[in-house]
Amino acid sequence: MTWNEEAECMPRDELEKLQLKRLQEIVKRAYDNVPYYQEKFQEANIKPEDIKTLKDIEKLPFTTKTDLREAYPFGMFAVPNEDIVEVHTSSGTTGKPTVSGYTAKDLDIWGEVMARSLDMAGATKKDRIQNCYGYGLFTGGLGVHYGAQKIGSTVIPISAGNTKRQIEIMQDFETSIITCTPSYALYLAEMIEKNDIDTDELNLKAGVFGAEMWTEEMREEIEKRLNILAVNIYGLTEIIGPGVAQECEEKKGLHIFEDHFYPEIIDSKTLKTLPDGEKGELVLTTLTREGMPIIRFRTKDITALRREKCDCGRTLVRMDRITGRTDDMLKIRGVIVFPSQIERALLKIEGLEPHYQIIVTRPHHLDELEVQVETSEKLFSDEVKHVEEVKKMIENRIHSEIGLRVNVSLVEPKSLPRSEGKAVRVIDKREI
Ligand code: DLL
Repeated sequence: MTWNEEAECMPRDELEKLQLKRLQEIVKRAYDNVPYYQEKFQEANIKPEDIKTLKDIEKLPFTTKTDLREAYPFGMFAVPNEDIVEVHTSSGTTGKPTVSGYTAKDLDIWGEVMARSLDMAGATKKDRIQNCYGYGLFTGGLGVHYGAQKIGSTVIPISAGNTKRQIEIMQDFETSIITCTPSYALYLAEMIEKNDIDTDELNLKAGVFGAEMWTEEMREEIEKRLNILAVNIYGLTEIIGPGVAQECEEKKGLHIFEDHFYPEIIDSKTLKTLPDGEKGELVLTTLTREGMPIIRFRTKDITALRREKCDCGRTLVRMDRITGRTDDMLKIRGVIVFPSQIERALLKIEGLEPHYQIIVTRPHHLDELEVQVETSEKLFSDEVKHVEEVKKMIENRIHSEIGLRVNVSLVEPKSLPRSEGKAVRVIDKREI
């Protein structure tokens, strides 16, 4: 089964012709309408007309998350504001997130690539899709929603959280497909077992899991415990949201929807393009987006591309599951957190010396974040006299910086390890 056979099984030479045409158009559109690109291209001494082959993309400058943040909120838009019909932002951070703007046509494309993704998990008009990705500024909820509606499945827009209700709805509505983060899927499995619910009595057949890193072992665990097919979905706000790449039932990597997103792998140190099969940083260019064309976005996600034919019949290139990041970005319960944000929150607290360590664990399949902070006499004042109060105060400050509740532990002064080189700020004990 293929949602759009023409696009997904196109002969490579035809696909490359289409990509080149679209690349030339989008580069011109970006250059003509977004001052940021005009400046960047001029600095690199390149004009849209210089793009004559797909390989010429390598002459174009990269775009980074910092570039997008500097353009906050709407500086990257390539159309008048009245043509933007929806906006989303990257998950997490109450600081300045990156904004993604969509025209009506962009939403249609998003629905299309998400329909292809859900179709790869077997979704049809007859399915009921329980969408446990968060609705709101996060792209997970609405992305799945648009794809499900395009297929004509029944979407249950339950959003994230409230596990008891999720399970009740799953039973009562006879949900056949669930969409959520893989860690939440495992948590659901655990709760289903705890409540003595037999998975044979559920109608679940598949799950589309992504938004965070996970492993083959985790897939096996989810498939076994929920008795479903578990497939991997990849995407990011800057490019469109979920629906950039999706695993088919062969489960041998994620097909990138190359007619809309052009992938490259680079060595993140030399910035040189790497050949197929070699691991490096994924760089993506949107080929069709109107509202916010993105040229050579450095995702910081580590993967490799494979062009060998897939048994499913799709000709689209596959990427390996993401195995890491080139920066220190963490995803905690699906929310993006940079250690620097926690540091910023700590530095704003008078009397606190910024000796800290972040410990990430996954006790019951859900991420927990503990921040160990060294105490000092100066932290205590007339208003804050007790350890508990200091702890609460720091927790609140971090919450308002990153939008997530964390556990703060106060430790003895000078008890955290000092480093002569790069401080080890994060200890990730999650087994992913
Ligand atoms: O996480 C979009 C999404 C929603 C994808 C629902 C899949 C399902 P952001 O919040 O902008 O967008 O985070 C993007 O999450 O650069 C990766 O580091 C990570 N990520 C997303 N999908 C996967 C995956 C959404 N399948 C960032 N495997 C990306 C590993 C993933 N990491």
